[in-house]
Amino acid sequence: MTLGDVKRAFGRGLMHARGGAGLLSSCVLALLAAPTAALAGASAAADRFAVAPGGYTPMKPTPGKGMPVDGGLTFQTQYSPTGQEALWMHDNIVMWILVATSIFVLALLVWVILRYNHRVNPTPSKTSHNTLLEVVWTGIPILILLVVFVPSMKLLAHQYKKPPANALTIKATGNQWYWTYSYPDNGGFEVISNILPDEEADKRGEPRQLAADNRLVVPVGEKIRIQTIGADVIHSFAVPSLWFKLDAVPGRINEKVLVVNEPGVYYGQCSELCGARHGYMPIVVEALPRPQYNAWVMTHAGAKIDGAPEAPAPAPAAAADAAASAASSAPGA
Ligand SMILES: [Cu+2]
Repeated sequence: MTLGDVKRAFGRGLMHARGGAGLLSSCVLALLAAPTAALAGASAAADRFAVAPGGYTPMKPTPGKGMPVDGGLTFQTQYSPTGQEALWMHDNIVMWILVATSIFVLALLVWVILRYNHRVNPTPSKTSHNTLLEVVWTGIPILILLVVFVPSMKLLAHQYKKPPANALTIKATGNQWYWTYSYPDNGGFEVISNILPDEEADKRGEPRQLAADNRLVVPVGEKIRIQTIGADVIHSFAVPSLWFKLDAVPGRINEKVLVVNEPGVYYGQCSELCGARHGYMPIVVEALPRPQYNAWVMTHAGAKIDGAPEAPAPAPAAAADAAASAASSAPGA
């Protein structure tokens, strides 16, 4: 049993105890629960079923985080592993090669214009073919492309890696002109997400035309299987600060892993021209620690914590406990 097991067990003890029992009983529960968890070897899995005692309150966005900023020039700060990898490649490899190549070509053009124009150079040379020069101007671009190719292919492979079998699945459906998010692993409830009017967004301290009434809430730090589909025409599910863009095509399910590194609110938009109100179907991803995410899940009718078939044996009991305690405290649950 590790220190982590004890801490987790203690956390569970507190969870059980919040119906009104005191600290003493939570300590007793923690002591009882710790060896059980260690025996089962399922503490990490059990974390997946913890429910935050405080219930769910929508997270306030951090100004400038997960959203565009005034006068912003380059990409938004990235909050997913593939986003960080991609931004690193852009900032450290591609951008330098691009700038150097542009300056080099511009310098060559300026040199040709100044040195070999009709006035300065009235009798042009008739030289053709220079083997060394031709080998160099073929070889160097090939080397440059190889330098870009290797990290680029790695990044592509990382972006389309399959999610683990027990990853949480969330399905995003693009509709003219709003998003619906369904949670098959959490009892199958569906969230309808519409744009907030400007005044309402302002009141809530959210960016104008990017805020939505209901968010796509996800657990932080986990591989999540995001599936997209279009209900009518092609839409595209895109969140720039998470480096996530996946088309939502009618009659076809697309799938990609989403990992959000830290809790926060991240804004995106439909990114496929889909009709008159294409510009008014924003996407808001709210990433919460597992216990808070579970608390959010339990605010929906018919919700369950995690229906993944790979869930370990002790899990359903923990889920039932959590559900019962959430139901007893969450108003309207
Ligand atoms: Cu759309």
